[in-house]
Amino acid sequence: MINNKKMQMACVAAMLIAGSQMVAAQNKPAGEPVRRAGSPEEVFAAWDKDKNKSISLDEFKVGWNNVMQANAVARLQGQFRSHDANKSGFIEATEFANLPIIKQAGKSAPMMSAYDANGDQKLDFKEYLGLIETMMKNRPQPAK
Ligand SMILES: [Ca+2]
Ligand SMILES: [Ca+2]
Repeated sequence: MINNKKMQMACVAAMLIAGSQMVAAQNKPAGEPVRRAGSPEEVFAAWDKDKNKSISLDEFKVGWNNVMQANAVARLQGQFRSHDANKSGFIEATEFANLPIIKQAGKSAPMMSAYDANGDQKLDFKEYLGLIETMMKNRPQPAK
């Protein structure tokens, strides 16, 4: 039996984390619209899928995973922006060459065109995500 009170405390903690992340995102001079941070009631209601006014472990897991995912995306968005030296909203060829992940790969680095899905000679955030995902997967595992 899961202690409901404990679970609610955990939810509150998660909401605080989510809220602070959203506030942090708002402080960045971003071109894209920032999602409005919901009130605790709204977040709770969104997590409480069966609307029984309590968050079950399963509901918590779903909500928590969403928060974690949102955090990861927010982090990657921050990276994307910091690599977008000319603030064009895209990673162009010169910026691509300067990506740490590309520099580290050296000779084995992929061509930008491999990730330029729409062929406009630059990477938007979605294309950049594809690059990061592949590079993380293909990264040689550190020797133990
Ligand atoms: Ca750019
Ligand atoms: Ca593109």
